[in-house]
Amino acid sequence: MRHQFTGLDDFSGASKNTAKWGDPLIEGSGLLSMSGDGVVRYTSSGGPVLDRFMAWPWIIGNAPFNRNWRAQADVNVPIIPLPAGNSAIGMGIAVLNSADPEDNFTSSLENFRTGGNPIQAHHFFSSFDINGDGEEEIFATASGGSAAVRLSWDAGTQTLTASFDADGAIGGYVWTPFRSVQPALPVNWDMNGSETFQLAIFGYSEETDAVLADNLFIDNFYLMDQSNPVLDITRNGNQVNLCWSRLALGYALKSSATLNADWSPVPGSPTMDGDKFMLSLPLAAEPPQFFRLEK
Ligand SMILES: [Ca+2]
Ligand SMILES: [Ca+2]
Ligand SMILES: [Ca+2]
Repeated sequence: MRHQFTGLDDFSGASKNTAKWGDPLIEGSGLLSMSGDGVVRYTSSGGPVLDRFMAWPWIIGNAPFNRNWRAQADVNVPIIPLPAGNSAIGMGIAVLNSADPEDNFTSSLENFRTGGNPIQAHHFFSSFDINGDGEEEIFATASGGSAAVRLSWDAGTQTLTASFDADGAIGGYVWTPFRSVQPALPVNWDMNGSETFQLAIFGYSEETDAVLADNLFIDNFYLMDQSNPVLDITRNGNQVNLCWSRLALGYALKSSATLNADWSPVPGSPTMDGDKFMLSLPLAAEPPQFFRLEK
């Protein structure tokens, strides 16, 4: 059986799904929490301190070294008043060497303020740690406080890449890579083909705090591999039910009366059933209909 590691979480439950997310990694009063309204929020308390942080590790399974995969999430980091000096808040996703969590790589959206500069701004931020030592931090300009971030692994070139979509789900996901690293190199994480990657979501604050009303959140985490989605078609009385994985981001359900004609979008909105989309259609007598998922 194939090693199971893919999945998604839209955080629609009342609290953390402990089948998907493990014991948190914590620094100080950093806290990720759910209030039953569909997102995971970051808060911290106690006044300005250099670093506060919480991460939830994805425990469905570790991502393999020998297959392509990608993880993404929507992030919301509003402008909240930051104190003068170097201060920041952010949300993102991380990948860790599962043999050594001090080897990690991130893609996040941050609101920051530097020195006495009264101007706050957003940027995308990628850190790369080797044995707990941070390498150069890389930034990319962000247009606002609502975006999506991604980490992807190309097993062929053994490259991890951090990307962003500056307007998130709006207009579909279109990714801009802004940093790539090669964890297999001995000078980096010295990983080999039998080792695996651990994914995580996280929030953090530096020299500032965030409260729930600040609405710093992460949502719609997906961990996908490169396999093609499967369309299941079952008959239910005089209906047909079409089901496919919600991990098939960017795919649309199309139909045609013949296999070599133009395929047109199937009208109607699928409902969500756990990790699946489902669309029920009336069973038509004629003409026959073919269905497929198309990207
Ligand atoms: Ca949600
Ligand atoms: Ca290491
Ligand atoms: Ca977009």
